[in-house]
This record gives sequence, C-alpha cells and structure tokens, in this order.
Amino acid sequence: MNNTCITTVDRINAALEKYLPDDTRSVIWDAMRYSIFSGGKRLRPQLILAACTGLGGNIDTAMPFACAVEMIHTYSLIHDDLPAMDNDDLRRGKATSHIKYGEAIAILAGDALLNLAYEVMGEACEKNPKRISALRVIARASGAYGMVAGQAADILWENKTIDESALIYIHAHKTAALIKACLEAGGILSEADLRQQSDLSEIGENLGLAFQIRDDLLDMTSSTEEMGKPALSDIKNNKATYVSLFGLERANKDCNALISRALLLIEGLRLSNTALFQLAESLSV
Ligand code: GRG
Repeated sequence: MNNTCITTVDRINAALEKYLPDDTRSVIWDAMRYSIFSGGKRLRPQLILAACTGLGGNIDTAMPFACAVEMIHTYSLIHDDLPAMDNDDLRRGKATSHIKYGEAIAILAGDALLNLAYEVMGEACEKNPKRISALRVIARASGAYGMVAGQAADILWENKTIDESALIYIHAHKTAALIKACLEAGGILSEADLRQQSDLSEIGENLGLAFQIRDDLLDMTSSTEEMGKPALSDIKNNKATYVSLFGLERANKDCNALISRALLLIEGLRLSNTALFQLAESLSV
C-alpha cells in the first residue's frame, strides 16, 4: 500500500505544473517557472480551495482559480521586487527574478503570469459561465480597485509621515483585497448563499489585514534566513508599517483580534472540513 500523504499544497503544485510544464520553451517560460516554483506557501490558493470545499464545492472546480490567483500573486511579487519598486534581491530564499534574468525578462515574466492567470480562469468559465463572477471578483481585487491601487499608494507614501487611515487603505488594497477575493471566489464556486458570501467577505477582510500586520511584524522581528527575503526591508525603503505606527505590542494584539473575529465567523459557517479554520489559525502571532 502507498502511504504517501498528498497534501493540498501538493495538489496545487501539481496543477501549476500542468499550466506551466517543464518543457522550457523560452527564457520567459523558464522565468515564469522559476518564480512560481520557488517555494511560496500557497496561502491564497489554499484559501480558495478551503472556502469552496468547506461549503460543499468541488476541489477540481476551484483549482484553476486557485492556480490563477497564485500566478497573479507571483507576478505581483516579481514586479514588487524590481528596482523601480522595492529593489529587493532575495525572495523566497532565492535571487529575485530581475537578479537572475535581468529587469526586462522579469517584467515580462510577471506580465506573462498575469495573462496566463486570465487564460486559465477563462477556460474554466467556458465550461460553466456561472464561474465568471469568481473571475470578476479576482480581477477587481488585483487591479486598480485593489492590489495595484494599494501598491501605488504604498509607493507614493514612501518617505512621508503616514496616518492611520492611509496605512489601513494601503493594507486593505495592497494585501487584503486579494486574500478577501480568494474567500469570495471560493464561495461563488461552491454556490454559497448571500449570507455565507457576506461572512466570507468579512473573514477575508479580517485575515487579509491580519496577514499584513503579521508581515510587518515579521519584517521587524525575523531574520533574512527565516523569511527568505531581506529583513528590515520596510525601514530600508522608508515605509511606515503597522509596527512603526503603533508599536509591537499593539500590532500583536490587533493581529490576533482580527484572526479571532475571522475564526468566530468561520465557526458560524459550519463548514464540512477544518481547512479554513486551520489556515486562519496559522496566521496568528
Ligand atoms: C506590483 C501590482 C503590484 C503589487 C505588489 C504583493 C505586493 C503588491 C507587494 C509585496 C510586498 C509585501 C511584502 C506585501 C505584504 C504581504 C505579502 C503579499 C507578502 C508575501 O506573501 P506571502 O507571504 O508570500 O504569501 P509567499 O512567498 O509565501 O507566496
């Protein structure tokens, strides 16, 4: 008997292999694979799958959207690391895309991942047009209403004295929007009712904001080796963070309060498995 335990992350990686096969057609595909398979935690795809399957949906229905979100997330990391943005040379413990391939190829690899994400979701929607709402939610959260707006605000506020509302705007858009969209897309793909959708949105918002506070905390308290990316990068880039604005103690407290609220809502959903609860719990500090 084969006792190998196939985890959800293994299944996500296998599906990503299908969309980005190792037949190295060109340097662009090589660069796309380099970043996609560089050891990310796969948090966002796991959230889509957990929300969808917990509400009775099929994992195979959600998988293309889970992979697409990881492609969008990876493109955003490649571009975020570029000299024009954070100018980082280490990501996921490896040289960043522009260090390995040069700036032009890194930009194009990010562009190509973004486009592949929409091709993959489009193909899934051709099979069942009801899924188009999941695509729309992800698209809105990734672009100028969400992550791109947050990234722009983050850059524009560099070297300035930021206030609480601007910081929350940046966190809600740059980081939380895509995480929230994962929960919402999982709900849509499981054909959740309106009440469940509203709870999923609130869970996503809470987890997304908690995730960014946790990232700010890790940037201050963990080593480069532990994180696989440069420590104290926010200080280097003169970026205000939740920790610089409110201090370590309040950052810890607020992060855990957001997670507790999410956990309460998850319990209320009476999901058929514990995946979402466990993922949310794993984000506490
Ligand atoms: C370039 C449009 C554009 C957006 C960039 C994602 C992002 C927006 C910036 C990254 C900067 C940053 C550190 C944001 C904090 C939250 C975050 C996205 C952390 C990285 O996500 P993880 O920890 O990464 O899930 P892995 O490597 O595990 O996938």
